[in-house]
Amino acid sequence: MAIERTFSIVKPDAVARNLVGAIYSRFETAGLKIVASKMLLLSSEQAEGFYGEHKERPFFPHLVKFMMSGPVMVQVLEGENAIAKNREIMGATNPADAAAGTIRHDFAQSIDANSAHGSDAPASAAREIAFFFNENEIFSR
Ligand code: IDP
Repeated sequence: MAIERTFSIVKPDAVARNLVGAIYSRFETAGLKIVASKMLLLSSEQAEGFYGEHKERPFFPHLVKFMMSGPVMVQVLEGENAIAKNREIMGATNPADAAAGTIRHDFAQSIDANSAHGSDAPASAAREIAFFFNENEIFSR
């Protein structure tokens, strides 16, 4: 299996509840290496641009507002099958549907305050990594 990179966000609800370490620990326990990481408060341009594919959805304004409601952690995760593995340990978008032991089941509060984002495919991973990181900010190990 090839080594992949994926992009991840610890969303504002989880940062606010002091869950950064708990969520990073899930990544590391699953064999994903944190190869880039930073905390930031998203601008409206960043939040709208990042979620541009959802622009026409009814929940878009609320999603953008929520993503700007407090600082987030953005990170690049690297490992075997990293994209699918991260989606698996995050669990379903709606925490009510997320399997026991997943990040969203264990930490999320609602479908918007769902604690984590993870890229869903190689093309979105590449786009999302480049949206937040320069190559010289990523430290493959
Ligand atoms: P994902 O985060 O599991 O990849 P997406 O479909 O890409 O899910 O949606 C992005 C984010 O938009 C979700 O994480 C969730 O917070 C929010 N979202 C998705 N669908 C709904 C909805 O039906 N109502 C409210 N918020 C939603």
